[in-house]
Amino acid sequence: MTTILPSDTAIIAIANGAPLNKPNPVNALGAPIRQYLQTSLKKAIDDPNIQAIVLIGRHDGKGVFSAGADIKEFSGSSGGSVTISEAGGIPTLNDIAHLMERSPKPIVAALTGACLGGGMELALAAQYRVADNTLRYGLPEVKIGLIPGAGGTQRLPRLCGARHALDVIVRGRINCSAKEGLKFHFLDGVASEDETVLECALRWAGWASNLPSVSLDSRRLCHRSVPPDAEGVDKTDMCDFAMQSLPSVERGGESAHATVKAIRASFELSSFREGMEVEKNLFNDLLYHSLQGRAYRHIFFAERSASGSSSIRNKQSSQLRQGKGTIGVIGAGTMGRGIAISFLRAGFGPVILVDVNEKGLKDGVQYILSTLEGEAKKGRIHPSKLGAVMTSLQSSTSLSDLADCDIIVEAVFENLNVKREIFSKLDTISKKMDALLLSNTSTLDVDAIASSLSQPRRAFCAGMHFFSPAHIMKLVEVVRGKDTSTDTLDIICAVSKRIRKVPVVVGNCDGFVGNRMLHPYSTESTLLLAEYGGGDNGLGVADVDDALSRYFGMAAGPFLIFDIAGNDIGYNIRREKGLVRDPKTGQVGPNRSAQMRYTELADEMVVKFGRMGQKTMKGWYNYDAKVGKGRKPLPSSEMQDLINKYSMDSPHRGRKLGKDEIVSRILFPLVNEGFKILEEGIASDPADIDIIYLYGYGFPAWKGGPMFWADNYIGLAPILSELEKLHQYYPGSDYFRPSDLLRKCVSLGLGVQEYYKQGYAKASTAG
Ligand code: 3H9
Repeated sequence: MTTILPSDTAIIAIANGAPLNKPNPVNALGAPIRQYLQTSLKKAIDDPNIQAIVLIGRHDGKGVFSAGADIKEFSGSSGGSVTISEAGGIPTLNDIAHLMERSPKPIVAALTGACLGGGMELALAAQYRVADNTLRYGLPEVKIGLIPGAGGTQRLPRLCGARHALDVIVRGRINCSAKEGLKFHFLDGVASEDETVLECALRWAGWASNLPSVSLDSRRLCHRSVPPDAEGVDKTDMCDFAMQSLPSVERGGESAHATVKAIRASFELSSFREGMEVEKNLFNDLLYHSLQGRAYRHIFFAERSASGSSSIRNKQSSQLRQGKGTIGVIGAGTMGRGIAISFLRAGFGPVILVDVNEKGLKDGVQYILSTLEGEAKKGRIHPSKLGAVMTSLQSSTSLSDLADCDIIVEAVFENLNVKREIFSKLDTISKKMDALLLSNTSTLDVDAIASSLSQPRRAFCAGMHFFSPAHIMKLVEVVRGKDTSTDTLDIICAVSKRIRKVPVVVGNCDGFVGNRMLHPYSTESTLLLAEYGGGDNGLGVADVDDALSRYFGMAAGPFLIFDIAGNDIGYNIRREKGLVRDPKTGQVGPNRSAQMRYTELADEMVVKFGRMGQKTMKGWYNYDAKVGKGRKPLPSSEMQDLINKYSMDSPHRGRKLGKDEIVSRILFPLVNEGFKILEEGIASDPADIDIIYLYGYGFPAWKGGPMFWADNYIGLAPILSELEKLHQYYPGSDYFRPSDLLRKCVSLGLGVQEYYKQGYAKASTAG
């Protein structure tokens, strides 16, 4: 059906303002679009033949309305661009919103898809809003360290009440549906099943243009005041309550606190103009002065660039991208279960779980099914789809049942020979020559695993390193082997996104990026105890954890993490590396030199005392089944005795370290390892490392990841000088030896992000 467009209604499509040579799939409201909107609106308002205006994302009513301001314009160390500071003749979003609100002709916003941030603020400035059921509206500015800055904090409470405004703005929601929009009066109408959103908007425009002008005035939100709460709760109390639930300003809550202040201004101040002034000041303060905000915005783009976007569109990849394909998962242990859940939840199927151990397989299937049921109860799987998702799970004790799989992920325990044997069997079993054969190894050599495949298959082999629990953690390290093809990497990234993970492509080395950087972090944490612990007042396990978690902001301190992961894992890795003392012969491992700085504290607690961690109810801490469901860390006198023993000969024994000292001793070598990883090309961008640490290791988002933190919170020169001092004092810890890349950045006076942005990294590889 073709829509007959009335000649007295101007239809302005946001997408038409985008320059043709710059793809803008989300209609981000950059300078050219703002200029276009201002010109088009003025023209329509001045045209005597035009009675009403429809503002829509695209003329055909498809795609998104707008994802808001162009976040790229907010970059740069000083904050925003001229367009935000209202200079240079380019209209700001506020200019456009005011123009729309003051329009003498009714404007109907026709909303589809994403209507976020500044996009939603333009919709609020229109006199009417209609949508179709694809609408997802929200004001997510807080998540990029800002607040809505084009009237959102003042108009939304006036239209929908303080309760909905707090919910949408403080939580930074992006998923409010058309149904919710009608409920809270954000929307005036929703297109019926037999009309398009444009037809619906034209219907409203026709009707509104025939109303007397006084009705138009009542539609201008700047003339309204915030209505009383429908449930009778005092608005100030509501704001106080919202404030209490936020992280503190120092710990990432700067923008969230500002959102509540701005919403408060919408009902506490006597005029809209005064409220807008508060919003403007808070917004500008965050944009120009908040390091937290810059960190959040860094992450927004880092996440998207790490995930890559591929141009490959062969049949297999297209199907996998759409969530279609047969998946094999080898190993029904913790990792295999989580991986299978991730694929099932995203609609892939059949998903075949294979394990030679029948009991383990049965337990695995049971666990997966009950987790899926739990997810459906929490609304993460639509109840109507649960049955199909569950029946997509198959199980087998034979690898030969994986013959027709498109993707096979091996997730058995970390033993190279076992993995090689599995891959060599897959080589003959797998019937599809382009099936992706992936290993979930966290440390082993992906090339050594791939070498058990015939040559053509190696192009389809890579690491796909999930983090535990695999159905919850968002990170996937996609490990590039020497023969892995670019197409394979691209498909893995696309599939990872499909199963709602954040993929980061990394090179092949011991521990890849995340676990390799964790080595100095965990080693130095333990060495600190053996050096500064002991006596009545020495450094304790909880002191280190507290400095890294509560003070610095990591999701948990290192010792609690060791206890959760299992201390035997670290012990086994050290044993494989030939570092531990043989418990039977008492011989020190062959790879531990006399010069190496090493403590046997973490070895003895496992071998002699069985302190594996939470699974044995004792590790660095004690655990009691009756306290905090057996997960609350409690002090252990046995561990204290061990620390006393190992710190006996240390000249620093019994000294408490300050929190900053603890943080720098443990995190500077981690950052240094990040530099070495970049130097070796294991990671191709410092932002990739930041994403890995954020999503895999609980680094605080408001510090932007370790490399952003080093560049912006500390500065590279002080890090280099501290590492030099430490390396001189502790030559037996190679991780203190400053990387060449760190030295180069400091000598150029550049941060590492800047070094990469300015192309020095490429130049040095080329040279
Ligand atoms: C704001 O509005 C401030 C105002 O209050 C006041 C101003 C005065 N800008 O995520 P995707 C890019 S602040 C620039 O992969 P999806 C993104 O980088 C803004 N670029 O797709 C990617 O580029 P590439 C408040 C943006 O379907 C491409 O679009 N709004 C923007 O998974 C596709 O993105 C927000 O915070 C942007 N605003 O998700 C919304 N948005 O292909 C942020 C996206 O080169 N956006 N890009 O990598 C989102 O939440 C998601 O992108 C969205 C689509 C849900 C829209």
